[in-house]
Amino acid sequence: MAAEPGPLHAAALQVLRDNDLGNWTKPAPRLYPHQWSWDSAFIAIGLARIDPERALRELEALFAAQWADGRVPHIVFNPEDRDYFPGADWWASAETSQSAPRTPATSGLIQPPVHALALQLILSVANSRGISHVADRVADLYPRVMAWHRYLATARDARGCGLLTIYHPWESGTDNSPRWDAALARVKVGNLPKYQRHDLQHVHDVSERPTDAEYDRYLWLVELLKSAGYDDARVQREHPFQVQDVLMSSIFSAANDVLAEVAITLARPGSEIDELKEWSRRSSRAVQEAWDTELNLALDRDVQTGPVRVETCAGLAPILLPDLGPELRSRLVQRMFGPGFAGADGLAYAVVPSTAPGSIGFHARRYWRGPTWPVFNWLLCWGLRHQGLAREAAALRAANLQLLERPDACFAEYFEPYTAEQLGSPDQSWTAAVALDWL
Ligand code: 9WN
Repeated sequence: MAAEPGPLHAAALQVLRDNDLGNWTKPAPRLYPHQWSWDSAFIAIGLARIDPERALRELEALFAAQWADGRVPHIVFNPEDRDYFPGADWWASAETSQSAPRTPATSGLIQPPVHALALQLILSVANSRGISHVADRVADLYPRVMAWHRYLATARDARGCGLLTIYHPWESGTDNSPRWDAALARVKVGNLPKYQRHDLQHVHDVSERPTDAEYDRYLWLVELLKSAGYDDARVQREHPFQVQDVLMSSIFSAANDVLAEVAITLARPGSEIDELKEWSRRSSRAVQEAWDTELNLALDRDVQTGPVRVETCAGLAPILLPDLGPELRSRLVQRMFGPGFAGADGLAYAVVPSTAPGSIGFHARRYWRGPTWPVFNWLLCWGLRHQGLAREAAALRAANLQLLERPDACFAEYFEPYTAEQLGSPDQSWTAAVALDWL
């Protein structure tokens, strides 16, 4: 007999219910009032077994805002809420690009493509429970997900090298990571319109968020992308921030493999399945080539200056690759659970922090510079499980659940790694969603 869901399950579900706006879910009650791309994918994963129809609606709402060129915007704006900066006006997507939808308003950036993982889970739940109307809607959504992958494989990898290029730290999803410090430092901020941040009003301690100097650069990069009409070819000619992102590319490799399985289940043409498998292999190969034997991590590559030598959780992303060899697999496990990450001295729980303690750019409380993100740990668990490393996946899951079970954890956005203090926003949807999946 299956165990009854316990109080953590009920509390996690309540967070998602409270943040639910009908067809999509806010990432957090106040700090993030719009729909975010990869948050929605994780939310759909958390809901898939509980309510597959609602989980699918989350993805459908997001893909309804897909651009004509296939990109899925990182934010879809809620017209009823103005309490986020930069808002729809700053992005001016529809005014700037013919590819952007007239409505709803969206940003012009992307985020990592975890959506296929959610789509596959929903389809398998729908098929195993005989919910044919959901399976039919998955088939209807599939071409849009395929178009999204095609955009990434072509526009973001114009030379077909396997590594996807990002134009802004926000595209990585690990916004303030030391991964971006050097590239960001080179950005010369021009004549930036005056602006007021809203994020600082919604956290207890402003030092947990990026600095004003970083925000100036974030916003200036958006100005530059707008002046290039959000056009990939133009951006790649002139944009000062272009980095080949190993996390994005590893997720892409895994997502193509998973989408190929969805395509097989949906009896899609063989040529399409071959294409997905080729994109998966290409990215996998390139990420494995980005492995650095000194740091024992995969390194991003700045298009101007080469490998970015920092030690962050993104370097562990090859664990997601479908065709990883045994040697790299065992190095990754050692690195993940070793003294640089989950095995670091003094951690409150043996979970993977966002930056290796003591390494360049580490800070225990600052955004993506040291704290632990349960959602990122979920991704690593997914990878470990798919590598057949059930024991390691179970250990990481258990440590994360212990952290989330603390009475004051409140499904926080991120946690101080030594004290387990909750940081950022409480009641963060994707933290609740991964708890639901783990449970
Ligand atoms: C900018 C919503 C998003 C996440 C990102 C996270 C943070 C936004 C912000 O919040 O980014 O996109 O305002 O800081 O870094 O991964 O999707 O939860």
